[in-house]
This record gives sequence, structure tokens and C-alpha cells, in this order.
Amino acid sequence: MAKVYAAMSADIIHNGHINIIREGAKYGDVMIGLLTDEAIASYKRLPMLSYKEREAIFKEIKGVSEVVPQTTLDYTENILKYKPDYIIHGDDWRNGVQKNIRAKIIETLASYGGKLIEIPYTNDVNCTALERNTRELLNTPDNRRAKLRRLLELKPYINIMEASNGLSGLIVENTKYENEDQGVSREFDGMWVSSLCDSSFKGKPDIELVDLTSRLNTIEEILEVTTKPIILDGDTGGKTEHFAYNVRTLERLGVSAIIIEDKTGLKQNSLFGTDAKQVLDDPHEFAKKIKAGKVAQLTREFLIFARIEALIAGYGIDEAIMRAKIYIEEGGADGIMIHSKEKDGSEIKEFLRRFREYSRDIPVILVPTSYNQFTEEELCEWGANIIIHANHMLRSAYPAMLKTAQSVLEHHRSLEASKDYCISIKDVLELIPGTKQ
Ligand code: SPV
Ligand code: MG
Repeated sequence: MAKVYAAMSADIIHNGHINIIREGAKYGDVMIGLLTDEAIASYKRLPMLSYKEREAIFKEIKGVSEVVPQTTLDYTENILKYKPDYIIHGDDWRNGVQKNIRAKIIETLASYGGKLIEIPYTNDVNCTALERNTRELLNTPDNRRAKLRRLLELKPYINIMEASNGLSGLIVENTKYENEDQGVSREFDGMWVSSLCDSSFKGKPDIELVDLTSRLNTIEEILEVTTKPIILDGDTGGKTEHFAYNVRTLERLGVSAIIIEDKTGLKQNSLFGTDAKQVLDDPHEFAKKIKAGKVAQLTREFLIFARIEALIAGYGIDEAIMRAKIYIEEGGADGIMIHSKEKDGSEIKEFLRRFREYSRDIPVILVPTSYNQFTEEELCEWGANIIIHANHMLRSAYPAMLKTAQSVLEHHRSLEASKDYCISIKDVLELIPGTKQ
């Protein structure tokens, strides 16, 4: 029998997939190259079902003779390994981000006389809507909370964007960047609920004035309309006894992680650096707070990160490394965040070099607000695992709103502002699914 190869990721199997299998079976034995979780996470959100679960389903489908893992979006390795006589695919990939992958497949097949079969794409299923609905149904707190740990296992680094309300949450949830020529498709992995932005949107200073009840309202608002993992900026974590209690509240909601910082007294935003009074907590006391959270947590997946403010407060790298070790060894922190407001990134790079001599795999988070000339890939090479773009939704929304307000005052009407700075009412009405019932 001839060998027919079809690559699929398929969280949800619909008649488009069955059609490919049925058509493929006319040519020979159908082998499914099932994309691994890692391969899927490299270009879009996590699959809802794990590789093992998807494999079990595919193995039971009539017409499938074998299921093998495909570990990258690129088919080359599997083509050369299995030398299929045919590869079968829907004809929808001739344009768009997969066109380069297709071209490479044709070339590789030609090297040994294999053939590409393309069948008309099945248009009768709205895969995007089907996937979105299912994702929402499976979005339980347990499922959601676990996503950050899953991502840490699957990706070289995770990119996180600030979200401070339902609308910016939706932007982080749904925004895609696609580049057809480079064959690139990218999404954010999750959301950061920043104390600076949550406070600023409420018109309040970032000094732990916005209390947890209010922060939880923001989180709930975002949780309700999104499915990606949330990392909470927990400020100093408050009193140790309160922190232990609050960890369980966050777990129950489905938040994936909290970061607390080793400052005490009235918290000042880190980006003031030494222009504000930044008082560091005693490291052993802070480790006790982390420990209390770790002991209190009920689920395996919840993560507690210790944020080191030694560089912000001007104490240098030795102090920062010393603190990192205490928070991990005494506090049991799942990872650390190292913050800096230096523009050249050199102290962060040096910290990571030294920290990576101490531990190769404990996750490190960076917030490159002041050293944003470095790409995520460069920061990952330095040793970072999570990169947080901490305040850019707020910072881009504010000037747009300000310009609009000034324009209406200047012109005594909204015509100019509407034209220059606003999306149309039609677009607003279509922004949120379900606005028209
Ligand atoms: C925040 O976003 O609130 C942070 C990061 O804590 S920073 O503003 O840089 O301190
Ligand atoms: Mg903060």
C-alpha cells in the first residue's frame, strides 16, 4: 500500500478533517502527523487537549492507520523520516502564512518522487467560531490556572501583555500578527494585571491604595471575557497572614501566578528608581511571606514569583543575587522577577549570567520597560523565561483619549476628533461579539 501523510493539530475534529482522511484513504494508508503541543504553542495559543488526548482520538478514527508526532510546523523532518508517497492537504494554504511551508514540502517531496494532493477546502464549518465557543466552555478555573505552567514547559519564552479591563483583555486575547512572506503567526501568551495601570485607569496613585477587593474586580472582568493565563502584580503582597489567604482566592478564580516584591513601607513605583524612597524588606522576612503563600496554596499549578527590587533601590547585583537565593531556598519561590530601570540593560544581563550559573531552569521574569531596545529573543538568550510588556495598553490609550478631548474643546464639536482619532460607531458595535442580539 502507498503511504499518505496528513499533518493536523485538531483540538476539535470536524468534517474538514474527516474529508481529508477519507480522500487520503483512496490513495493508500493514512498516517496522521499530529502536531505536538510544543509545535502548536510555537505559533498560536495552547491546544485545549494535550497531545496524548488528541492522539487517542485520532487513533480511533476510521481510515487512520497510524499517528506520529510532528514536532515543528515544518514537515521536512517527518517527510524525510517516513518518505510518504503522498501528502494530502486542503487547498486553502496556497496563500497566507503556510505558503512557504507548502513550497518547501513540494521541494522535499520532489527529491524522491513523492506527490502533493490538494483537495478543495471545506467551507461549511466555521472553525474559528467553533474553536472559540469550545475554548470558552472549557475555560474552567482549573484549566486556565494550569496554562502558565504548561506554557513554561513548552516554549523557550512566554510573552505577556498588560490588560487592565475587559476590553484590553480582549485585545491581548485575540490580537494576531501574521507575516505571509516570513510564514510567521504570533499571539500573546497571557496577561499581566499591573498595579500601575490598574491604579492609573482608576485615577489613583500606584501606592497600594487600590485594595485587593478592587483589584479582584478588575481580574474578574478580564477573566470573564478571556481564556489566556493571568499573572497578577501583587505589589508587596501585604501582610504575610493576608497573603496566605489571598493566594487561595486567586487560585479559586483561575489566576495562574502572583508576583510580589520585596519592598516594605509605603510602596513607590519601581520606575522612580532612587528618586523615590524605596525601602527593601528584610530578605528572610520576605522569604517567610513567600513560604506562607506556598504552604497555603491548594493546587499544584499556581505559581508564586519573588520580585527583587535591589537594583531599583540601588543596591547592586551582589545583593540581588543573594536575595534570589534566599527567596528560592528559604521561601520556595517558583521563580523570580528581576527589575531594573537602567536603560542599557547591562545590569539585567549580568544578573542573568550570574543567576544562570546558580540555576539553569528556575524561571526568571523580566519587565523591559526602560530597556525595550532588546527583542524578546535577545532577552531569552540572556536567560529570561517570561517577558512582560507591563504598561503599553494604558500608555497608548491615554494619548488617544487626550487628543480627542482637546480636539472637541478646540473645535466646539466632535467632527474632527471623530475623523482623526476615533473608530466608527459601526466598528464599536461590532467590537464585542453579541452586542446585537
Ligand atoms: C506594574 O506594572 O505595576 C509594575 C511594573 O509593577 S513597574 O511599573 O515597572 O514597576
Ligand atoms: Mg506594580
